[in-house]
Amino acid sequence: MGKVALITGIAGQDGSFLAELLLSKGYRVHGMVRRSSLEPSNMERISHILPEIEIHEGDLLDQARLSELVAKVSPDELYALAAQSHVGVSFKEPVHTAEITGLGALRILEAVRHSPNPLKTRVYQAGSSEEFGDVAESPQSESTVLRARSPYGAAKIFAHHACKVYREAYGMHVSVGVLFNHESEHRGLNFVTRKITHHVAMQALGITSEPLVLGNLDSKRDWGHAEDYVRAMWLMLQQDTPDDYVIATGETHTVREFVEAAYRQASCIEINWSGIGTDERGLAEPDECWDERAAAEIRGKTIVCVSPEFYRPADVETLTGDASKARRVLGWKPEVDFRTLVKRMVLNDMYLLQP
Ligand code: G4F
Repeated sequence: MGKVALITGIAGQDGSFLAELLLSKGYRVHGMVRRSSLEPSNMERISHILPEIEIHEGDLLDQARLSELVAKVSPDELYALAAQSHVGVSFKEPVHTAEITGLGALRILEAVRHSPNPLKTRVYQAGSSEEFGDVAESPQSESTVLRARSPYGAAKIFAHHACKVYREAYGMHVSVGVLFNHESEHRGLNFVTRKITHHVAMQALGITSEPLVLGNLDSKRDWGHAEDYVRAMWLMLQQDTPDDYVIATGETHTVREFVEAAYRQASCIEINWSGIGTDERGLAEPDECWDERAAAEIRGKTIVCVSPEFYRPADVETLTGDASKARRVLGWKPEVDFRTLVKRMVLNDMYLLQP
């Protein structure tokens, strides 16, 4: 008989990859989804595995329902992935973010603690590199001080500390993965990487001639592929002792570099940057593969610009993770590098958008 897993946020990017991984390992997979997310458009990432998994309606705001669900499913492993996960949105909805991302995690812990067999269920809590915020050192590891710079980061720190408390006070098997940015073909369009690859694909296919409008181009992130990162989640729960692990590639790139790599991949275009701050523009420079007449038409056109609309009241400038503990203890390492990540995302968007 395979193990039983419960995934909150199963319809999201990480939830969908994790469900596939667990099914391939013979788990019985249960997933929790909010009623409002049950519409087919929100279930697209898991539509192909729906016959193999059991979906339950539930909400991180509803303690009674969570407790009932955990008691009923009695999972061997519970992956707490559901959250309000957009950092920009957390500035507009700080209280909602604290309720879902902070208190929601606590409600999961309470549901497990009061379940018939609390020590049976191993819990994975989705921590975030956003917890490092105004980074105290670089690269960031498990011992780096947490100094959030967003309501989202603050809520994740609360959840992280709650996990430590439940581990120590009640002996529960709770592990926290402090995951750096992880992206994929399944990423939502409101995160910068997918926003870029989707727009660049639309321009390359002639679907739009509008420029790509972004915020802070100089922000640096340590980007990996979500499929690699869900493997780390699973590995954490296979350990006898619960613990915290940083999961990252150790390689950092600016948003600007992501944009450049995406244009190179989609349409063999280099970018000449001009201006500063919100006046900055990215001008097209077709490479030598272009036919000279076509190149002359596009050369110098503004294909990227900047708007204050996408700036945050405070932003984490640079994140670089040190995942040496995960490499050593879990035997984990990322398989997908930055270039491959950008390539996969661009090609997937071009495929999805082709007429
Ligand atoms: O893609 P982002 O929105 O990701 P962010 O804020 O780093 O958060 C993601 O990673 C965290 C792990 O560190 C997760 F915990 C979190 O749930 C989420 O998955 O923005 C990345 C950077 C930021 O500095 C942002 O200011 O890109 C900058 N940016 C520039 N222009 C933009 C845009 N971000 C968005 N979303 N949209 C823009 O137009």
